[in-house]
Amino acid sequence: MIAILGAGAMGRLWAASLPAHETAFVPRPGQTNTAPAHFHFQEADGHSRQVTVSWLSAADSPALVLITTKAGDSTEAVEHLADWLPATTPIVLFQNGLGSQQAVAERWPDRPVLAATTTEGANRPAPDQLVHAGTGDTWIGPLTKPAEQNLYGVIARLSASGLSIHAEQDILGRLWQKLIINAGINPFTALLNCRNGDILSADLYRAHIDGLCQEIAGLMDTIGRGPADAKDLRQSIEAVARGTAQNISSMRSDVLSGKRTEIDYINGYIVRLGQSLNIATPVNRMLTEQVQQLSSG
Ligand code: KPL
Repeated sequence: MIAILGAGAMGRLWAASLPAHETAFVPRPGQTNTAPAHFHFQEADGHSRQVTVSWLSAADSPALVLITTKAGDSTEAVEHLADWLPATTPIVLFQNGLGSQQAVAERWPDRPVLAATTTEGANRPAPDQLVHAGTGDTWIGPLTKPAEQNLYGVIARLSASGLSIHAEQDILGRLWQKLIINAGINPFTALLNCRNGDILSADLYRAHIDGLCQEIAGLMDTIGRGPADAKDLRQSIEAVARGTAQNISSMRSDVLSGKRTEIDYINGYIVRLGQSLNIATPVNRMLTEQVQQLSSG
């Protein structure tokens, strides 16, 4: 049994893709309605089917736990599990950005904690609908020492989903690559209220993208993740913005639906890292503050 904490688009994608009856959602503390969750799943090839997922009960002992909450909720989610989950059960974190994964790994260094990053595209046009909008790849790697021996077992189990999964020893490196892309696209789409491709011709983007890339490259060099070249970073950001030109980014989608964004774990993470190293990150700070105002206002 694979337990999934976070029944949003990503949690549902794993639940729908893994063999039927192999998964269960973990109820939130205080959740009273534990009637099975039913939703309509539109697969990437256009086929549709109904999916039913039950909720984990106290008698279940999961072999693996996937945390598919938002970045800001993951520590609390693991805290909720840590009271009853055997210390040897692997926990895989699927959060965007950086900062939340390290917080969990530092808090539970003796548990097998892994992180994942994915390019699978899934969205929920309605609460009872899940669309697998585009197939992608998922990389998983260990964050804590005990997770090192679990990596291949976790990958074998999740491969039953039919999704494309790879082992990545340097998972933080891969999370950094994704962070660069999200830092360079997401806040602009949220502030400009536009699709990913439309940022490229916008004055706000053109005025700040080089400064943003210089700040990130400087930090990467300082922490030993370089050498990073600001021009290369800009090129990778723009390749993804063109490749996903019609997408509504996750951050814009959060703002449009009144949800808390993950800005604190994307550009906000860069600002905090800069502060801890005494490196100024004015562009990332400005974007973080402006998006924070947008989603709280
Ligand atoms: O990951 C994304 C997101 O929206 O969070 C990108 C790559 C920007 C695609 O929309």
